[in-house]
Amino acid sequence: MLRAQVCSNNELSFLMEAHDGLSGAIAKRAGFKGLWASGLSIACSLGYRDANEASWSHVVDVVERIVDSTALPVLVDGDGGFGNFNNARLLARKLRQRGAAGVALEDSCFPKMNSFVGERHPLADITEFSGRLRAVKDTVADDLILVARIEALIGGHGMDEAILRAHAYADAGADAILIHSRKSSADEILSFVSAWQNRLPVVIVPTKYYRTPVSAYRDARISTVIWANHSMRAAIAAMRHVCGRIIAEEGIATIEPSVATLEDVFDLLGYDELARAEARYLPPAVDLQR
Ligand code: SPV
Ligand code: MG
Repeated sequence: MLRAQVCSNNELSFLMEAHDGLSGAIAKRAGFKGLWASGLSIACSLGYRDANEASWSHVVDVVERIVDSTALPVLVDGDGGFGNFNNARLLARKLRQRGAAGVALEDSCFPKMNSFVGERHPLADITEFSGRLRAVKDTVADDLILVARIEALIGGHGMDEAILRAHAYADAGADAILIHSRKSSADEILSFVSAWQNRLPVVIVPTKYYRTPVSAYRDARISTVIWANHSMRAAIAAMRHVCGRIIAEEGIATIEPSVATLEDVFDLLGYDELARAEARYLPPAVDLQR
């Protein structure tokens, strides 16, 4: 199902960020049909920086919770694969075991740094990174969608370098190309798409060029848009607000209407199913009064 979303030039798909089972469940309720397990957001929710401080095993554990709580296809941000070809293929194998639908690997060096921190990120050697992709493809074949993410524009290495890398990664077996940009307009992304001519489907992350309407991406026949970190950022804003109010007011009376009800919590996580299962599987309660 993720293959249909990420690997189609015909219809624009959207993946919503999730960083735990709850954010995944909320995205599903909102109507999203696929999720992005964001490295930035998962690290952030664990109190780590997006600099490979969270380990690959932290990530696969969180992915398992997202998959379990949603049953949606999940494209996992695999960073650079946590090392060389061997670490990358181990990560892919583990993600397959935990039920992920795809993995995106970026051509960064270990340890990576979030694309929006600092200016000139070093890129992995093109041949070495192609080997990482080939190793993943040889390991998981078509069980996981393999998205090759190009950081050339992020690192200021120019369009020619980005296109060169896209062709190399397609040759290495990628199913789709994720082209990332730090610009506040989509011009650079749209130039890439027109030079690339859809040899493979294109995935984008419009975090910085958020003002561009999605019709521009439909017109360019982009395959997938990732809303990469917005549940995590919404949670920060909401938690900061509520903590500030409670400490200032030394009470919770006034914030009650602005937080989710407990009924909402129970509903989101399907407590009603548990009550039905108890009625079916637990022996009837014994009346100790008799
Ligand atoms: C993430 O969500 O972790 C991403 C997208 O990789 S970005 O933070 O824009 O690099
Ligand atoms: Mg990331």
